[in-house]
Amino acid sequence: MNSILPSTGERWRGVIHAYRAHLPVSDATPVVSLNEGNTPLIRVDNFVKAIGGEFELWLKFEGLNPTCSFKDRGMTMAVSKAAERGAQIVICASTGNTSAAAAAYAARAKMKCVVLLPNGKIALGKLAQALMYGATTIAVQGNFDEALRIVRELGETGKVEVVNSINPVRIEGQKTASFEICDQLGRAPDFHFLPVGNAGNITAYWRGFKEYKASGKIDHLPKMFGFQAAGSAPIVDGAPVENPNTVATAIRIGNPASWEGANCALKESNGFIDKVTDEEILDAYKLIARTDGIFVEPASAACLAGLIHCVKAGKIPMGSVISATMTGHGLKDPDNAIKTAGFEPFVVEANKEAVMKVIGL
Ligand code: AN7
Repeated sequence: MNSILPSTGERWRGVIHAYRAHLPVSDATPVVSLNEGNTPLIRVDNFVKAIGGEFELWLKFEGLNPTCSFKDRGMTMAVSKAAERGAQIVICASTGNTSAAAAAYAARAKMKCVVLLPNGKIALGKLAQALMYGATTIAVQGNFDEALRIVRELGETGKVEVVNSINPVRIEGQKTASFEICDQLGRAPDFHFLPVGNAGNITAYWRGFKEYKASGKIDHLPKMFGFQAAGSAPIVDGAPVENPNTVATAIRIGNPASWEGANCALKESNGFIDKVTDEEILDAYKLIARTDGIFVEPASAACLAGLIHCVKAGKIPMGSVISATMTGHGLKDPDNAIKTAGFEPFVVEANKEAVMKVIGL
């Protein structure tokens, strides 16, 4: 059940190839792909037991995409459509993952890529990616929301192609994750959990689930459960946050572009949105690594922290089938990992006895 192409042996060729019928592409679209998608859906019973739950939890490990986040699903669409229009320059504002994906797909499409990042507030691995893929990397002395405002203004000149999720084809690509979850589970989940920043992904997932239901592939829709970081929780608090702050820099966003889409997903699915503290995020981040060997970035762990809240509040009926998006890989953010692990390497002399002493033998 866990692979989408189990019996045919056909080679996986990315989300546009796999879900073409559901996407706004035609024969005239030059597909720019890095074979994104088909990420594993991993059942994590150890974690569920550790948090005192009695349900199935399946993690969609989007950190195993080509640039190590879910953004590749939207970016294959955005860059393919940009190529179809003959665009030369793609641009985005980013807390790090969108810029990594844009830079990689633009490189493959032989386009120039410009990324605007909040200076000093992006995880080290993401910065390394933008630089390595060769994007023109601009650190703006401001936050993500300010960088996105500049990108919108540049988009209006018509000289650059904006590949933020205000570009509607990004959402189209990202909805394929819902299709995969249903294909892998052989049904729809009862709940879907995910972290919320700019709110593109919750919008995309909800669209994906609805489309699969409309085409008869699933017989019910999940409830959408989203979680923001307490220091940047505009949707939960009901107002933009001027100076958002959180250890989960990926979701350090004060004025989400897809706010309406999130509201719609929450309302239509009878869902739920809440906020979690940085401490809760870091606890969940460490717990999922230690219980099930899954290393995600702090933003991804926000929805696991949210699940812990929900278990305590008795919101999850026994026997439920839950899926959750692990949006980015833990290696993106080595600084937070090393700080959160709680211990450092044991430095020893180069002999067997010294090592045995550390092991306690
Ligand atoms: C790991 O890369 O906004 O609610 O510029 O990188 O769809 O924004 C990243 C967002 C969750 C939130 N988890 O998703 C960017 C950016 C990770 C992320 C989110 C992001 P949205």
